[in-house]
Amino acid sequence: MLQILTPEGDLVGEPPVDVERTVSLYQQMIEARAYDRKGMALQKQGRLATYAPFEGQEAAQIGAAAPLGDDDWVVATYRDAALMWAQGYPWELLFLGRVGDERGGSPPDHVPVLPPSITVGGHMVHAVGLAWAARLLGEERIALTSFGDGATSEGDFHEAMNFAAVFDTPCVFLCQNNGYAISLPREAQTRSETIAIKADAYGVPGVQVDGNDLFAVVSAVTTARQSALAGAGPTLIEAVTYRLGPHTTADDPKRYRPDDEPDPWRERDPLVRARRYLEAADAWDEESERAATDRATETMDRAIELAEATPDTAPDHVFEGMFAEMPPHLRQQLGEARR
Ligand SMILES: Cc1ncc(C[n+]2csc(CCOP(=O)(O)OP(=O)(O)O)c2C)c(N)n1
Repeated sequence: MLQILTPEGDLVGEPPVDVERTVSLYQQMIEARAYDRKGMALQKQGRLATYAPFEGQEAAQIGAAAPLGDDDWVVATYRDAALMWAQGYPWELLFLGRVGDERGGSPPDHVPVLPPSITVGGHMVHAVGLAWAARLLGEERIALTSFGDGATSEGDFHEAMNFAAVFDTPCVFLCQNNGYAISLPREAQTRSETIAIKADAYGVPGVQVDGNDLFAVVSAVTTARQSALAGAGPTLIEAVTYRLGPHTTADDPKRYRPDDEPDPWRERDPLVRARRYLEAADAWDEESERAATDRATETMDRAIELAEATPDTAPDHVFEGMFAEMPPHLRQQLGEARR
């Protein structure tokens, strides 16, 4: 398993980015955690629908977005808000989607991010299609698709991996192995020794990285992206991490894992280790931490304000999202809804 930064914040390899860039990525992780905690709090206040937290997975997501070009596609899941935001999806739209407004699923035109997939695994094939199209058009862009360990048991994973490999599509498959698919532990998910080893069956590189190590993730995605752009096809990256919170706010992890199971993973917190590294490099201190946390809180307050100030959607809207031209059966249903 590739590791560059230990939980203690010590380097055991070559950092893929300089200190200045690390500060900026650490600030992004702080912002991501602020969003996540706000999401949990707002759901408990009844202001958001079900929320799927990603606490503990910030390095996997911010680290995966860091090496991407502005045009690279991100095709991700309900748990990937940080990854989507880091590629341009505004926080207020991510909140809006959670408020239950479909318009939260429509990013601004210039943002190359698909709406989050709730269907486990279904989006991987879309990513391969986008990557294939980019290749046919001769565009310098890749598609990065993110999914969980459970998603690798879906048929879509096989179809996406096989097609991507056979057609050398410029794709990066990022599995955030967070230990569970709802209540099902990773060990019961597959007999494969690792998720990364599944790449062998498709004839593509598979790498396992410490998913709580920002540098390891950045490094693996950088290499995979370069390889994809060079025409060498896809890479499967398994980022080993842990879901510190529940599957969603509708889940009670006490029913399937010991209360103290997350404790050792808190010691491996991706933010703590990046902070330790930056403090040792004299690039971060208590004051910078407070300032960044305050900024992040303000950003989230503003984002939810914007989402909640969005005027209610018209009933027409739910019929309009799927087709360029509304087919007759939907037009009929729209008429009934209006009546
Ligand atoms: C096709 C499909 N089957 C089942 C579900 C219900 N479901 C939602 S999340 C989830 C677990 C997914 O686990 P994993 O892929 O490991 O991702 P994680 O939630 O841990 O990020 C399941 C089974 C779904 N949304 N879609």
